[in-house]
Amino acid sequence: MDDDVLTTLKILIIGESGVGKSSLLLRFTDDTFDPELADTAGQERFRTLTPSYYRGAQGVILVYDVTKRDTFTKLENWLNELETYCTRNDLVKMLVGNKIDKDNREVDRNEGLKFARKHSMLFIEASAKTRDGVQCAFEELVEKILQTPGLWESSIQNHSVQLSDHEQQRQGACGGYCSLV
Ligand SMILES: Nc1nc2c(ncn2[C@@H]2O[C@H](COP(=O)(O)OP(=O)(O)O)[C@@H](O)[C@H]2O)c(=O)[nH]1
Ligand SMILES: [Mg+2]
Repeated sequence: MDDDVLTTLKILIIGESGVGKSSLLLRFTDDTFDPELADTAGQERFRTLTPSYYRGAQGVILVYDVTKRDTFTKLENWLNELETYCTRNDLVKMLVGNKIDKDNREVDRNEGLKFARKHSMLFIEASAKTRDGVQCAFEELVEKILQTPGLWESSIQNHSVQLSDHEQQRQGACGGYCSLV
């Protein structure tokens, strides 16, 4: 393995089908967007995949579509599932309200913010289409995980490398949303 690799984190992206999970990931990793992206057609619902999918995750990105209220309402179900299958209770959660480029909004920013506060999550609104908030969502989640040493120290020991102090203490560079402990 590359000597530069300090640690590997497992981050989940969950939420209802069609909210833009694949699109957010594609935007972050490849900086591309496909308006015709073939959907996973509810693959999320094959419950037999669930336990291994959740195991050992240090972070989770919980996505809803700001133009579809039912995807916001169903966040409670996803949180319940997270609690059932997650092997750690200190995992870092980021709530993402996606598709803010669209004008048929059904969930306003304050509702998202309130839900995030209630469940101790980070929060950001985003658009995989326009890039808004996407990099921030991933970077702030990782930053928060690194600030919670218990979350990654076991995997870092495997590589016998320490992250420098300044990396752990670096403040988030993204503004405009709430950071919650
Ligand atoms: N306008 C707009 N469309 C989006 C956005 N994110 C995803 N989409 C579209 O929504 C559909 C579902 O996205 P997808 O990433 O497959 O959702 P997933 O099922 O959660 O993985 C696709 O047609 C995407 O092109 C966004 O931010 N804005
Ligand atoms: Mg998908």
